[in-house]
Amino acid sequence: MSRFLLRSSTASRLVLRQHLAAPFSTAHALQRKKVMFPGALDSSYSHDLKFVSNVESIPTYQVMDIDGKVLDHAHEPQMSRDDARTMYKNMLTLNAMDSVLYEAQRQGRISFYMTSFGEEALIGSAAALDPKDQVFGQYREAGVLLQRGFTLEQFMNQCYSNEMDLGKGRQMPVHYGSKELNFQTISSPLATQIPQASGAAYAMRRDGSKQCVICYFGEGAASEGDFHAGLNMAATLGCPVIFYCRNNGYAISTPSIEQYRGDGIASRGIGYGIDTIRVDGNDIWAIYEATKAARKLAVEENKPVLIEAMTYRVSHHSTSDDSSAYRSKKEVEDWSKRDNPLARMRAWLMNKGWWEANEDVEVTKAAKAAVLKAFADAEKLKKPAAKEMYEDVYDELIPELVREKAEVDALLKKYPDYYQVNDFAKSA
Ligand SMILES: Cc1ncc(C[n+]2csc(CCOP(=O)(O)OP(=O)(O)O)c2C)c(N)n1
Ligand SMILES: [Mg+2]
Repeated sequence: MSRFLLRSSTASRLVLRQHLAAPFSTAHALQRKKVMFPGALDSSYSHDLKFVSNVESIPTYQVMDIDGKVLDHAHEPQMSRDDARTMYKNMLTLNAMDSVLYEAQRQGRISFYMTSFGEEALIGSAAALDPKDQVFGQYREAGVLLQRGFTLEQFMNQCYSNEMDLGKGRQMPVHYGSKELNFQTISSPLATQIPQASGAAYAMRRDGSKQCVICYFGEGAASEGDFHAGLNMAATLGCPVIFYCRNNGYAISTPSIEQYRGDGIASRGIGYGIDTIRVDGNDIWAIYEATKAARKLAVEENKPVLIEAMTYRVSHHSTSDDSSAYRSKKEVEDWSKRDNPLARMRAWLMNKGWWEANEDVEVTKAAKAAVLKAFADAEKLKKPAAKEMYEDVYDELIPELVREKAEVDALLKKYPDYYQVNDFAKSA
């Protein structure tokens, strides 16, 4: 566990307890070298009037370099040929899906979309988890769902809000959720998932389930109050939760450098007494190894862990954004060429002799065809029935909604063409 920055509060807490139990004398206290106030357990007295502003920057854990070469053979990823190939195929499929759905939004066929270009190595974190671990995402974690087995049909049905959408058409596109895959539904207000993740992890601890929670969020979301509430709660209650910060350099148009002044998000984990690691977020194996070690700490020791994964958002923020308004094309091109998570994984696979040079073309072609088929099928399906608007919230509909539903039903019956009722599944 030496790669994690560990806290030493348990020992300090014991010392404090003994100290508080002992009879107090002023002379005795003044001779002490360490501060024994209950709010700071490991501090030495100092006679320098000095404000602490910066400490050494937290290092970035890396397994392979940008040419896919493992730097320390002790950290050679323990992954079978088939599993490693599946991870890379999922990265390629994610790219193919993003390209098709981004274009579909541009053609007005779906209302909104967000891509993961540049952040495909996130898939490494999903590969390190148990399928029963609960995932709380932000919105740019489609790769995690792919790795867990969410099908292309399920992605398309959600983006089309059709009658097969697991969310019954009640959410914007990309707000996926799957009870079967233990993936909590995405919600738009930033950082709300963070205290929820701590709460879910606390419930797991109480159940003794030996599972953990992983909670993804961006560095921009970490400016929300919910981030601080969620981390402090997890630290003080000992919740088995992995906080995974995707630091991709931007929160829409705000660059990270303007978002905070400290040493990234990782320094905040230490501030909360949470075991913390910063990783190269374009190195799928660094992510995999760090998440696996974090999971062990969470499950075996009931500890929260913070992973800050440094990466770069190659895509626009969403289809509602044009990033050329606030960053140069050259900056984006340089990143995609210099440090590309796909190229690094591909080079690693080729170094192992597990991938042929021409396979990318074939896999991408097959993935695109599968995406287009799922897309065409989803487009043909009807929208969810109007009655779905009233279900799954109240056990029994409240009188206001009973009245409203009767009014809506009457209007749909009276003006079927105006409301295009044939495009919707039947309510009966
Ligand atoms: C509470 C709240 N404030 C503002 C927004 C608008 N908003 C949506 S995404 C976003 C940027 C988030 O950036 P980051 O967390 O870094 O994630 P990234 O998009 O980079 O993956 C903002 C400000 C929101 N959805 N919720
Ligand atoms: Mg960001």
